[in-house]
Amino acid sequence: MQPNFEDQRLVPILEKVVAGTRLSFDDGLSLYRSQDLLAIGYMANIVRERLHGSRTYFNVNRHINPTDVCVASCRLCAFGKKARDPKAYTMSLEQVWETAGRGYSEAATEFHIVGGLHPELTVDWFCQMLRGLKERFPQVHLKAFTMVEISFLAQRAKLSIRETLQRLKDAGMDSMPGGGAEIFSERVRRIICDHKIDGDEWLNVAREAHGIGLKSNCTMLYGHIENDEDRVDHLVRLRSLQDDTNGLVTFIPLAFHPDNTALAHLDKTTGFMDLKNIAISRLMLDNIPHIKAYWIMMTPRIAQIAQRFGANDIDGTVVEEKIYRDAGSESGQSLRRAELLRLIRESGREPFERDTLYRPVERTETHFTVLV
Ligand code: V47
Repeated sequence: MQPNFEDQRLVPILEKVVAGTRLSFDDGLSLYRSQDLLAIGYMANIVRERLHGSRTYFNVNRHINPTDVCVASCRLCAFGKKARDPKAYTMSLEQVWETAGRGYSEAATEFHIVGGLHPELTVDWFCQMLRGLKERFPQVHLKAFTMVEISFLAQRAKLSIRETLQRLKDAGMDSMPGGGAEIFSERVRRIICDHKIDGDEWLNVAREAHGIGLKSNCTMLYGHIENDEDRVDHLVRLRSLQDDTNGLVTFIPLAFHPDNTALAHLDKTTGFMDLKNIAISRLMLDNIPHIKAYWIMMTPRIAQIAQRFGANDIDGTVVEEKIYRDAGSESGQSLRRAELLRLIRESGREPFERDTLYRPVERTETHFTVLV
């Protein structure tokens, strides 16, 4: 059946989508330049259902941010603080371990651990942190450190990226989250995060991580000063990395939240833009298995609709979230498992509890088993 697209310029892209042909840079631009969201979503849903049927994945996880002290001063960020700031915090190792156990009675399968670039915390400190978590929570997957944190730790310790990753992996790091990628365009990075590693270095650290057998996620921050070309360039660069390494598991488009940042004068993203980014990423990233609609970032309402626009994951219970809260998000910080199930079921999708690497999880309230 030939759907009646309002924007007829998208019909050649539909033909490629149906045939499973890779979309070009120019196709990406045409998608961003079209306002026919229903057509874009329709195509993304074809790919999503081809890959995952009716399943929507979620997990029971907990975020831990050991410190918000950060030597960088990225304009995009409301979370990082200077060490002298009276509101800044840095947990002791005991506090990290204690925080990990706090929250719901439902056993978490994943700790998502990221923080600021602290001038004094060393690779050894983080190795101790990971070992302590593994001792106390041996079953829990540790998804820890962005590419930016790894590069910073390596530089301070005068170790290679590979050696730094290897030490952390040996201490218990199981995989890596996708943060810090922002947008790879140098022109934009100079304005929104000029203290951060550049796009090539982000990709290089990810490549090294995949090279020693670590899987990772990836992200793109949109809705600030980037343009259509910057977004397509970002997606295409992630797609080429994946062609080489196959180490990327999930892509998470992240909507910029301007409150309390140095870019507070910018408008917030709209639901239209959020759904468009979900759908276009599903269409462009033909080699990355999962697209996550992170409910904290896009609200549970939009994350639910996104399950019909290309997303096949909604993230997890989270429990305590600071990065988006500090930037003005009103999504709240936690959802119970039952609430996630309801959101997913109501969108006509079948909830599927996963671990970090998308293996099925069976559970009671307090115990879980990862089925392999
Ligand atoms: O790296 C920071 C972004 C990221 C703001 O891998 C901001 O499963 C919007 O990466 N407005 C952290 N975004 C979040 C992240 C993430 C979240 C959920 C799951 C996974 C995963 C990864 O948030 C940062 C940065 O890119 N960020 N400040 C802001 N004001």
